[in-house]
Amino acid sequence: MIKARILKSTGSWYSVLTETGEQLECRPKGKLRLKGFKLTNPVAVGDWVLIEKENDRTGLVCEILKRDNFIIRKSPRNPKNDHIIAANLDQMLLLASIKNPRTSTGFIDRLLLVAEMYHIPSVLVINKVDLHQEEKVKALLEVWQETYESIGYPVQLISAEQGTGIPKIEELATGKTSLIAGHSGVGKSTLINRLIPGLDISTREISSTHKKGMHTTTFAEMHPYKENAFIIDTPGIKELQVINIEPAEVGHYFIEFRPYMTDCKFNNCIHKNEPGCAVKEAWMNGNIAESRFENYIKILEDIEAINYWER
Ligand SMILES: Nc1nc2c(ncn2[C@@H]2O[C@H](COP(=O)(O)OP(=O)(O)OP(=O)(O)O)[C@@H](O)[C@H]2O)c(=O)[nH]1
Ligand SMILES: [Mg+2]
Ligand SMILES: [Zn+2]
Repeated sequence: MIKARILKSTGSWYSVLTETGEQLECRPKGKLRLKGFKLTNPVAVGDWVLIEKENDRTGLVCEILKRDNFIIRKSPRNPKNDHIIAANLDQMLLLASIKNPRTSTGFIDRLLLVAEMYHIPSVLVINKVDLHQEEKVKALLEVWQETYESIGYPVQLISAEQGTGIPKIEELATGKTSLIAGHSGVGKSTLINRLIPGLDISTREISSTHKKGMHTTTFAEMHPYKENAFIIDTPGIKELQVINIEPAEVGHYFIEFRPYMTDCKFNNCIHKNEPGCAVKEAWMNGNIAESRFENYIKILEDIEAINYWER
């Protein structure tokens, strides 16, 4: 059997790249599943698998190898099932934009939380800086930079369209498997086209009336990038519901809360209404960003509500 990696899954067929550099279209051999998951997609982009070759073009996927990590969400189509966005990731490049469309910090903080849950390092990449003429926008950019850099998340400013800041992204992507995640229309596919000349994946004009993207990419797809590196393009995520987490765990994944948490009066403090909460105190003293604490409370309350209804 040959070791290969899943580049793309379109339901019944998987495009794989073998260790020897061949690209094949594969079908599953029998029922594939990894224990302990109820998934809409048993085989995910980025998975390592063992295949049997049928001929020069096709093969059979026989086995999924254990994942180092993965990012999972509720299936947008079937809420009873989970959907693995991608597996075996070295980092997430969280692509956001302040203009056309504006990414909310709530969305950024949810994605960062999910990446932390699965131990995937994140870089915040702010695209479309060529559109930043207004003072208001520039001021907001500064706030974002300050907020995320002070926590420890690197922030990169780019214009995928004009090429600004791209060398830094090339450097970050070298030798790694990078997931590009973000809202529809922030420029994920444009960035990948910029990094991999000749690839030419489709991107779309933003509708000028709504200033919102139209979901141009519909399947996650992993693109080989230089030697031993891969870049995963994903369909735009609209809303991200955080799953597989208890309310008491949320604070652990807001990494700047960690130094304060040990000083909370109660060791099961969820930093909401408890007396003697050191996290809340840090927020009131300006040591935790306003937006981060607000988003924390929103996410926490969402999770509490979901857990309540599902019990
Ligand atoms: N001004 C400006 N426009 C950009 C930039 N990068 C991308 N765009 C435009 O933004 C629009 C959406 O880009 P896409 O690359 O399709 O966005 P996407 O994130 O892949 O969207 P989905 O596939 O729907 O998730 C296109 O019209 C791009 O030309 C940029 O740096 N500056
Ligand atoms: Mg796209
Ligand atoms: Zn607390």
